[in-house]
Amino acid sequence: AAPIRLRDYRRPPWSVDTVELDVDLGIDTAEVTARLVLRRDAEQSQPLRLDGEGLELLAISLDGRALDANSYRHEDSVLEVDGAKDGSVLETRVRLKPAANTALEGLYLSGSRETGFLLTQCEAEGFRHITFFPDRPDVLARYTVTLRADRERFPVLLAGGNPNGAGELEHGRHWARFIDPHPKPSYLFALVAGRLKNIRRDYITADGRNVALVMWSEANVIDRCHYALDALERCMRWDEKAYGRNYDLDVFHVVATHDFNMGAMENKGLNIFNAKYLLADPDSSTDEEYRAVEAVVAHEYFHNWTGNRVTCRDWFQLSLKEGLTVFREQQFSADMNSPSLKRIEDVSLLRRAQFPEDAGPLAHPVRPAEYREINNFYTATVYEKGAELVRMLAGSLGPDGFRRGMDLYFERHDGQAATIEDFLSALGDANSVDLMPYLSWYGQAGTPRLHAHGEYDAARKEYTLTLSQHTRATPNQPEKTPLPIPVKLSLFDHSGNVLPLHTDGQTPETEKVVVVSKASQPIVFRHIDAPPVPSLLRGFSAPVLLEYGYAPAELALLLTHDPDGFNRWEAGQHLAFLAFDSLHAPTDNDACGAWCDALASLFHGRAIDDALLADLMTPPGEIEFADRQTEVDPAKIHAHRQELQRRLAAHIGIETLHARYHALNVGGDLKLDAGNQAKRQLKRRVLELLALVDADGAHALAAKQYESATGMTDRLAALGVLVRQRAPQAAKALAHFRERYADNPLALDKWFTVQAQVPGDAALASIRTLEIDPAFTLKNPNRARALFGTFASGNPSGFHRTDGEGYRLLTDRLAQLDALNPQIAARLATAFNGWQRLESVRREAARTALVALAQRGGLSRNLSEIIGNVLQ
Ligand code: B3K
Ligand code: ZN
Repeated sequence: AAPIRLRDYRRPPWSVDTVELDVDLGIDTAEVTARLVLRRDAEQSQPLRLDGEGLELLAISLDGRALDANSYRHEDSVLEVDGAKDGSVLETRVRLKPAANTALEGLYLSGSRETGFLLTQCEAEGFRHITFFPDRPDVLARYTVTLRADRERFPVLLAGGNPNGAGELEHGRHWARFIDPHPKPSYLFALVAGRLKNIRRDYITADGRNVALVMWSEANVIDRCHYALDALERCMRWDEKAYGRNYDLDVFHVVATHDFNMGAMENKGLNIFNAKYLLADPDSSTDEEYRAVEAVVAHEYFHNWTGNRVTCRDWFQLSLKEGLTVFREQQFSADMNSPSLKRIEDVSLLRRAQFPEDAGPLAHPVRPAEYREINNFYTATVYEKGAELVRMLAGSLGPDGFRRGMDLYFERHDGQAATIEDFLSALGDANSVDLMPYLSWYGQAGTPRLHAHGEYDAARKEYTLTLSQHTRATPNQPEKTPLPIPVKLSLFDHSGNVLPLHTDGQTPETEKVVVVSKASQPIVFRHIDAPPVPSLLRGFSAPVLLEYGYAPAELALLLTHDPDGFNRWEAGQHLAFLAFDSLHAPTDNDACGAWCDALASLFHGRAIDDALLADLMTPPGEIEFADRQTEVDPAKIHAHRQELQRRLAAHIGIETLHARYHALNVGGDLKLDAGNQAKRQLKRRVLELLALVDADGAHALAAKQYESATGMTDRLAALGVLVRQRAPQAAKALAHFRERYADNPLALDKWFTVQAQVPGDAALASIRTLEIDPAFTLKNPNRARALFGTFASGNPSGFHRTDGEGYRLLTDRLAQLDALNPQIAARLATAFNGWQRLESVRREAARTALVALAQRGGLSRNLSEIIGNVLQ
């Protein structure tokens, strides 16, 4: 099939004003009756065509008259109906098979036939698996939904919107009705039915609405929903303050499921969450997972305005809601926790997940120009790079200007399906500036390289910094144009003092933003007494790759003296790259020595936050090192990265590490405050470093930590060290963990994950054993990701074997998985991104495996699009 293109967008010829859905629910079959009031676009004349997939059509009528077989055609995934007029009412009745739905899109069963519950997932195009409908986001309709089901099997019946009656029916059945007063696109429709428990809380919005906040889950985990409920209340308050946005229904339901293709879903009034991002308790969740729950709860809640009230005109505009909502979520998390730690986390995610995407065959713009399968475009580029673009816009307007712009955006587009242009216009108009130059960021793929070069003129006491940009070609985009790149910068002298910046006709500041919008731009700083050290791209002011020929000592200076935690980390990461390079090509400038010295003195100095110190002492990940090379040998990268850390550990010294470990290992009741989380994070880092210089000692400590841990953070950290290092104590701890969490699928996922992380050739045997474990199943996305996602995307030295067995194993499983759940198969297949830059032996092995998979035939649109793009 031909791709769908942005430039082909046309307004919908037919829309729907109101929808009445009657759903008769059962595990094996469900019947859906839909009554649509149609509206015809006066300027278009196409016949009525509705989307529908996998639906068995039982009855159809138009304006009250049953249609005979000549007046409609039902082919492939389209229903074409003759004779419809503006205002016509179309009624269809269809049959679905929830229990047979393994793709987890549309209406499906979570859990077992006996005890599980029914739920829906409609974004992006799942509603067409439920009823015939113009399933596109620019068709906004009012929904009335009536659910009917057996009361004993489905005591709880939920749909989006406000409750509007419920009652008994004959034969032990019951019904419940929901009306959503806000017009919404079909992708935000949801229903849930089954045996669920809840916890609830009353909430009064800033504008005075009483709202019932209700979290739902299966009975055995409802006690683990309290943290999420607290987080929900926090983010609702935050959105009222930060953006003046209030919640707009009488109820807000949130439901947890163990069977979900992604993190969570923002259905209007009825969010549905992967249990991984809703349940939290100290015994089974790590500190990181607590933060993730808070962030995802906020993300889905924030969608109520950025996504639901203002939605997307078409799926090309996906980043309009996703990039913006990720940005809002990042702001919220920064406010709740530490801004610099949050920025470090976000930037390292961008570099791990988005930069490689932008640098390989899957590169696409934040607003793609075409796609075959939209579910393949819920990517790090659309989400994380999209958030960086919003951050740049917000930065250029300042906090008050951005708020004014957002207010105007909501005012103009509430109740509409909008575009990226609408967003830029609203932000710009509210501030009388033209932000349209930023549109090119949305249309151009690839990470720009920002090259910086400094010249010092001692006679004139002038420092000239020349900033130039270049973006490499990406698939289908050979030519690139310069983009507006805001570069926030400061200058330091060689004692680490920040210098006042004198540029033309302005009062000196210590930090300045230069927007580089040409291919190359010089900027002159006056009254500079000696060659300065520039600190560039502060706060990561633009999503670019910075190229500046720092000397190790200059980076060490920034790492030690920059007052901003994020910039210190940046300097440390850059220095770690130099240190890594110096391992195989030792130079005079001992970068490794500089890195170790600077970190060791920060470690000894104790003037720095424990969590920041742990981040500083973590070099870039293996994927980031690979991203800078052309003949990638993942085994070598793993070995060199370990060697880098071993040198750091040796430099700090075994005694000192032991002492610090014990000082941090405070014991006692588990506390979740930031200080204690930071201690645990640093303790883990110290233990990992210790394991590189005193394996026996570290293993003994880890075994003890595993046994005495009062929470999952310490328990998993210890288990990770034992398993990844293949310590003699690992088997016992693994057996214990397995037993202890036999009934806790989220914790058991970690048991699979940690073993899939074993580096090097040992990983494969471990995967082969784990996949025949009775607890393993490809049918559960979390479990499949825990094992194969970790192996293929999170363990480069394990997956990229020279014999190609990793590739063969993965492609075999992808083919199996594709038959069950194409979205998950396609997602796992992105592990092959970057294969063209592997060294030749692995490259050939990867090519062979990929070609064999492509040639199997019968692959889903999801998987074939990814494999096709990866191979191009
Ligand atoms: N909007 C959903 C993602 C839907 C993915 C569809 N394949 C969750 C989120 O971004 O909040
Ligand atoms: Zn989202």
